[in-house]
Amino acid sequence: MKAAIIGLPQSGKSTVFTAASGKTVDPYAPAEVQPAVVRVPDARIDWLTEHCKPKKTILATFELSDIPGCDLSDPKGRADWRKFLPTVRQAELLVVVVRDFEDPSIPAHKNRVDAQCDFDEVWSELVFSDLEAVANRIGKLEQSLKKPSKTHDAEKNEITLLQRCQEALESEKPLADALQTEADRATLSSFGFLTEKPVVCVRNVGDDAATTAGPLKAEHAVGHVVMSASIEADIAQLDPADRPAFLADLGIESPASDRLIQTCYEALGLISFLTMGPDEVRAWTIRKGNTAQEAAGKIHTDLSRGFIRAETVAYDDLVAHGDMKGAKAAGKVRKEGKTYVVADGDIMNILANT
Ligand SMILES: Nc1nc2c(ncn2[C@@H]2O[C@H](COP(=O)(O)OP(=O)(O)O)[C@@H](O)[C@H]2O)c(=O)[nH]1
Ligand SMILES: [Mg+2]
Repeated sequence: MKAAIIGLPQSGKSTVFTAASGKTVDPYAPAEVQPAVVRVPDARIDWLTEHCKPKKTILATFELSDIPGCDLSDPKGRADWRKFLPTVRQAELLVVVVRDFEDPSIPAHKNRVDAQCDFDEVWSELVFSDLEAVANRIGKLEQSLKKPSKTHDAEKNEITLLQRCQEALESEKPLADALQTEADRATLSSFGFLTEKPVVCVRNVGDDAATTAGPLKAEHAVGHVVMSASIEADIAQLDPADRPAFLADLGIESPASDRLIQTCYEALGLISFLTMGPDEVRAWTIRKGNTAQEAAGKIHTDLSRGFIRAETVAYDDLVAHGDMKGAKAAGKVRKEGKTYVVADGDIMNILANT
């Protein structure tokens, strides 16, 4: 589960990266991909920790990489983008940061601050990068068709599919729309096409507009977050004990970076089930639609293999009844079998033959 932050130079990508991960990036270091593990804030885990007083608490995580900004209007920027492209292709989610803050001391891309234009420019680059990859692949397959081989049928099918992709991209449509069946997606999955990935758009506004600006017009984005990245990066680097006072000063309830992380988690198609006990309270990451047996396998393969049942209570039910005893008395603790589809926030105790 990986997400990559992309965007034009000086848009605030590294600052957003710091805001989400707490990890700083040296602006003078040579441009390279910076990875970090991002912890997913979860109020349910906070409540369970408060009530169970466990020895340790573990949040769900995913990997986030900061991809250096490349000015694609110049050849050096284009070469850099090519260098970083394999990492971007491996990501399952793209976080596009666009600049919407004025600061004369920080030169803006093309000397303009126009968030909408910048988003559209980044989107066009994603489309263009995919078009190039599609055209290359078609070229290779056509070469291969000239030689005798047993794989001609599969190659012809792939060309037909790629031509459909080419048409979609030429009208600036994402491949997420063009690849309609699971089989189509599987055929092309190894290419990591950029416009097939969900996009979260971060509008990086000046300090004064953090609570007033709306989302950009970005129909291909599945999530939108407005934030002032520099304030958010400051918050992320504060001692947790000092955060509430700082937030109160700013008049905000929770950091926008929390919302960004949660938006990314959701856009990745991820949900959490929870476990609790005196040793540990923990959020476990699964995909939407996973079964209880698959969830058990996240904890340990033995729990999946020997799965008997999962004692399950929805977080809201547990809170409504105060504790496990209350939830049990109210009939809210269910015995779920292997094929039960786990819901976000289910608290589970897996029983298995191990
Ligand atoms: N005023 C202001 N400056 C910002 C904001 N976000 C980033 N910056 C500054 O803009 C410059 C470029 O930011 P950086 O995160 O390095 O951009 P990147 O090139 O996209 O990684 C840095 O000096 C940041 O401190 C913001 O929200 N407001
Ligand atoms: Mg940077």
